[in-house]
Amino acid sequence: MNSKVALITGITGQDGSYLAEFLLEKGYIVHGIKRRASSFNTARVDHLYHDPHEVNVRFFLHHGDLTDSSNLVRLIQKIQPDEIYNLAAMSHVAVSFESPEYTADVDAIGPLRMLEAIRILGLEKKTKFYQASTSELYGLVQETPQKETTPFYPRSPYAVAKLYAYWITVNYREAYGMYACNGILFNHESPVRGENFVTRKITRALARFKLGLQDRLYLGNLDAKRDWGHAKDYVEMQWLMLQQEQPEDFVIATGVQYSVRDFVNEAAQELGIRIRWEGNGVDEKGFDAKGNCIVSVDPRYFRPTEVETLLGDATKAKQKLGWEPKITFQELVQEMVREDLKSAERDQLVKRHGYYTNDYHE
Ligand code: NDP
Ligand code: GDR
Repeated sequence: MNSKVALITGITGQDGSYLAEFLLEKGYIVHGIKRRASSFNTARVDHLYHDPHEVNVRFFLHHGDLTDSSNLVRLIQKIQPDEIYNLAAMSHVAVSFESPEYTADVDAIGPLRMLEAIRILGLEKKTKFYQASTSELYGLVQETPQKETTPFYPRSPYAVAKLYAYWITVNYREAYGMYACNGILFNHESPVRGENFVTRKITRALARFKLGLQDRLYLGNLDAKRDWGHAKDYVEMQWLMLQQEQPEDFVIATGVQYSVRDFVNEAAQELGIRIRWEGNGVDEKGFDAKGNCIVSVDPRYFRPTEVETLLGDATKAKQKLGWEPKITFQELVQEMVREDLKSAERDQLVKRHGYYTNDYHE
């Protein structure tokens, strides 16, 4: 079998794990870059791992880091990938205000290092490059809904770094004729979404409330609106973008928008629990709190500059890639809630037997 070879940076993250599964199903040989950490960080891809001594192994992990050029050059030289999916990033918008310089190093210069590695190795005509761009580029929105031609107005160190990455990808495509493209993806979630993004924070907390493991959830801006899709649908598009005749940039979105408050209500409905809103003018007077999960607004979670509303128009992807999201918002919330309920059940059992559970929630 003459399998295509893919290299995924950020393979241990949400999208990396779904994309690795997807490409392995398509018959690819998949290489991934993981960071060295003091504890295991491969939980999302452990089910794909095979002992390298087995025959016909098609999944490989390598130590590496987007801040280390020589490491990236050496890996790309060894792997000689047909396709590179650059998903690695410091991906948390709020954290980027705390670590702006590191964010720029990984999210802006990281993609430049990848593109330069391809060029240094003379792989411009062989290796296709996908850059994980983001709806955060639109920030303070200039047009609704947002499409490929909508002007950018980034509102965080994360988004500004991703703006550089977007344009350097376009520039290398134009300057060196590389097959390089940007997927401008709107928010996408799943049961393996990082626990400190708002959707997973909500489903995890409400599932734990349902089983008596916590009684309160602190959130920031409840009125922020997002266009939320499912990561599983979105990685298929990342692959499709690299299978075209010509490299182009595409917006990927559902075209439907909900607020953070809507997300809480949907998850609560799925679990059959009631919410009591509290704090920052959202108190409901005379409301009996007993048996209700308290959702409090904590200004700690407000961002210095917020992105209030995002709504995508994926018409171009629908027309040129034949792509449509298959999983609805309601199905997404349902799946996330069910998986978090299973984890909460495990925690409940462990706690009941007197063992320690990790109750940390951000
Ligand atoms: P995650 O935060 O789940 O995953 C990020 C990945 O990048 C992890 O594997 C992480 O490793 C890795 N990483 C972080 N820093 C480095 C570094 N210095 N060197 C090497 N690897 C590093 O993000 P998602 O899967 O949600 O997103 C994937 C990409 O898509 C990101 O670039 C994100 O910015 C972008 N994006 C995401 C959207 C979304 O809604 N999910 C929407 C639009 C764009 P580790 O596991 O060790 O932390
Ligand atoms: P976002 O996702 O910033 O859109 O970036 P996040 O889930 O962090 O926030 C979405 C909105 O919810 C508001 N919010 C809170 N957010 C968090 N994390 N925690 C809270 O307690 C909370 N309360 C309210 C936020 O202010 C925001 O408005 C994600 C990341 O995956 C990026 O990498 C990606 O580029 C974009 O989506 C598209």
